[in-house]
Amino acid sequence: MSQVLDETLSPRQVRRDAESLATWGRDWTRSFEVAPSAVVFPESVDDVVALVRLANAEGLALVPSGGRTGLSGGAVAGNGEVVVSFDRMNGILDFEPADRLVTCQPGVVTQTLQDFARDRGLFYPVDFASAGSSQIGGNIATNAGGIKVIRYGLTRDWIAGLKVVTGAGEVLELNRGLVKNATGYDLRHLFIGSEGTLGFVVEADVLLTALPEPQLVMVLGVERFRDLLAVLGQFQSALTLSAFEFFSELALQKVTAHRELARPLSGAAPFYALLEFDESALDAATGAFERCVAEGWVSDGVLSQSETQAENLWQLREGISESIAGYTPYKNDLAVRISRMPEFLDEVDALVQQSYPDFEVCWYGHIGDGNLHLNILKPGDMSQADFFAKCHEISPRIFTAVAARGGSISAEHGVGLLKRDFLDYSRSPAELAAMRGIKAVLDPNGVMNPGKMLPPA
Ligand code: 2HG
Ligand code: ZN
Repeated sequence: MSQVLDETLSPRQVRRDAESLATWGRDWTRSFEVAPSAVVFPESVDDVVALVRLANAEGLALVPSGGRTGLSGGAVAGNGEVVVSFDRMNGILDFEPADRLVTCQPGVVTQTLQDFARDRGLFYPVDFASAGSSQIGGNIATNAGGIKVIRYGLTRDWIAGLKVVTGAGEVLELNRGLVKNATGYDLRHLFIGSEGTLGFVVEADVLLTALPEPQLVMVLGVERFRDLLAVLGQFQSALTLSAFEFFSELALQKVTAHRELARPLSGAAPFYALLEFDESALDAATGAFERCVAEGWVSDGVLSQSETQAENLWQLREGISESIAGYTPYKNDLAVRISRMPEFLDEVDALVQQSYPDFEVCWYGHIGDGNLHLNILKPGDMSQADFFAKCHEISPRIFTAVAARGGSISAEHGVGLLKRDFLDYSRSPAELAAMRGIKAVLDPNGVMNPGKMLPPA
């Protein structure tokens, strides 16, 4: 069927060799079978329009593909789909200093945009461990969050305009870089976080901001999870934080072993908080630290003395995901309101300990914005299928605890395939019906990333 692609694109834009299919057919998840029929590399908006029209005419399914760093299977092609890679639409098209706006193609790597901004004395603040390979188009498709959300918000907050090709093959220019625009439904925001189910992002107007001061990093040993919230409150009342992350002792053990890093403190603590803040806030931060120690929340702490040391401390947090990847972990990416986190964590921790007494449970995440990553590690002697089946049995209980607090079963990684069948824990039947209605308008023949995000009706 996908032979018709060769009449639409030039031969250099179509690949069907086994290695390419295996590479572009998957993201960072390793638990899904991969079986695309072809990988294509559009080089222009016209190519994308031609592909979508062809898909509608011939009944092809299209899977958008960025840097393939996703953790929910949103970019996995398991059913003969055509993978549409944006690797060749990776140019920065325009920069307007007065607007602090960069116009990018979707294949621009996140770090390339960060560097572009920095070279002009400006800052693109959305950041996470995979910034060196993830692409702006994928960041938009998942509304990527990461480590600076507490200060700078999500990808959504930095997108001032989008050009998209809908699943019907229409080109829409959404918001055109405007700050103010009160002309009805903001379709731009529908595409942000839509996981490639409505159409392709083919251009984005991305906002930049002023470069912050040099940053300092502190790592604190914290006795109880509940105390992390007290520490957060104490620091936030004294200064503006750029990041407030946490990880457990097990997470620290995994990352220090994997990356051969030094432990941050002389002793061990059940939890660690990693804070980042402006250099000029050092006195305020020292005062907050002393109050936290006096309250008994914090046992010990370390402050970065150089940029290199700050980077090394960050590795303790940012390297965790990679350091546990070898355990094919069962991933949960949960969010509840910050105020509900301590009792939520207590409940989920108890559930996990009862249900998986033999599994290692690795906690870390972005406590400053209510996002917990709960990774359950596969024992070496268990098959992947058995492990995932066991985890899926327990998931409903964890998701019930999320739903009871009005939380989210996917804070930042997206729904994809991994969380699709659990979406009703976070979205009501009426919401799901509205989502399906929107999909039907923008992608009437269902050519865009079928089977992802929305559970079968
Ligand atoms: C992080 O915060 C990433 O490190 C990955 O979102 C989280 O692998 C994970 O569970
Ligand atoms: Zn994260």
